[in-house]
Amino acid sequence: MDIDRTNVIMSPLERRLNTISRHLIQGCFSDSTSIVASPAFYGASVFQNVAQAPEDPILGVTVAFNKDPSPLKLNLGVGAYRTEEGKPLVLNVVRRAEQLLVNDLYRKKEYLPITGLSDFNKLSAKLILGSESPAILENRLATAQCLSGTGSLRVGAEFLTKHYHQRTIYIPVPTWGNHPKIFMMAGLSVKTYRYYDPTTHGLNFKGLLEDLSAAPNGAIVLLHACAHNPTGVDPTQDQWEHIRQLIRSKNLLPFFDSAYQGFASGSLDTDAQSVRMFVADGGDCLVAQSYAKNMGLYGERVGALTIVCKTTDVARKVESQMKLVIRPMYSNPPIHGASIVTTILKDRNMFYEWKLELKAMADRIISMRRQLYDAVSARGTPGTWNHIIKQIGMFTFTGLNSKQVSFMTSEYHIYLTSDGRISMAGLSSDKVPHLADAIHAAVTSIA
Ligand code: PGU
Repeated sequence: MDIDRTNVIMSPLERRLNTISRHLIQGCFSDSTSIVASPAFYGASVFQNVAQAPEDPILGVTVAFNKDPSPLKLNLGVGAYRTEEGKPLVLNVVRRAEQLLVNDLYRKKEYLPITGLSDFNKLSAKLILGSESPAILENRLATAQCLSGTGSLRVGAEFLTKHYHQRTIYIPVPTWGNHPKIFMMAGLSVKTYRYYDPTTHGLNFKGLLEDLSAAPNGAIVLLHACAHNPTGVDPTQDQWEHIRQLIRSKNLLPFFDSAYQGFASGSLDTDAQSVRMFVADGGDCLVAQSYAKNMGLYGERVGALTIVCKTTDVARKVESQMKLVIRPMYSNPPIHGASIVTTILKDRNMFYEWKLELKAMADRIISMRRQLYDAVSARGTPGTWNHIIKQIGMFTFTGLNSKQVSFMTSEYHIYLTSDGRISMAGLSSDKVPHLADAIHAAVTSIA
């Protein structure tokens, strides 16, 4: 065993480390094995200059939460549904589907095709576009099973970078923090359009129309299909119609992100209206779907990308190119999550059971909004708070600033993203007073 650096002058610390490593190595090779450390063993790592990256602004909140030993702690950061008992929920219908899959001894674990399970793709397109959708009836769409919403957005973005003449995508301000990164990494150039008005806690419709009017012809526009994240503010039907007309008149390309179908209103069809309105006019569009929230399949990573085209012929070519995008990224998607979704969507009873469970989740969130609003009002917290009830979907965009958020975390062990977004799905009745106390204290003690 020879790991001494005989010809090198070592500092006391280095000497100590050297002795420790010698003991460790001798411990590992306590037989007669002798190793000679190569010079590379002592040199600096080739990754020496890699900088420490910050935690993700959303997922990092959970990392900090997990480290907090306080029994009072409450995680309202990540958009993940919790029960009234504060526990993660696996839907009954999902358990039932999994049981069926496990009991089916004919099921295999072979590779899926590059675009995934074909039944899953058909059922997913039907779910978002509606069974009577002209795009489905005319067979002018291409769908690929992808890795949840994020993967679907990324595959769509990579496809656009390769095959679309305009490389600029407009995203709303604010938006889900991962959007700009997904699009930039795929090679698109990211610009923004106004969306939220902090003074009204509502939509800046005028700003939105002005910015999209000024966008160059053909630019891609990212639209949240429903339950806009982080604001919980969606356009009305009339406003959507205005947006549609503007987008079509300028030949902008709509790219929908549908991560919350069923979570905004409790109805899958109502929450798909914006997408269906665009598809009904016969124009092109992209839709990224996620089953993370509405089926509670977060970690299964199951979603779909659908590209709606104007003709069948174009759709088939688009599909062939989608495969070329996917193959070098991850070859083909995983089988389990998509099989659960397919089992549920193709069985009338299970589909019905899912809708009931989904509605129950949406209703619990709505009731949390009412309870939090009542609790904040009862404390006479300065400011207007009716946006807690008016906003929809998983999140309330409270208007609390980053200092107030830090205060709530350090003093009350309540974790939320620094932009003041609260995941209402993480709240339960027994925690409402604690949260309302924290909001009241933050607002009254920090400007
Ligand atoms: N699109 C939007 C608008 C989202 O809010 C999310 C998830 C996704 C796509 C991606 O979801 P998938 O899990 O890939 O299907 N946003 C949540 C979850 C945490 C995160 O940031 O990924 C959130 O808390 O904002």
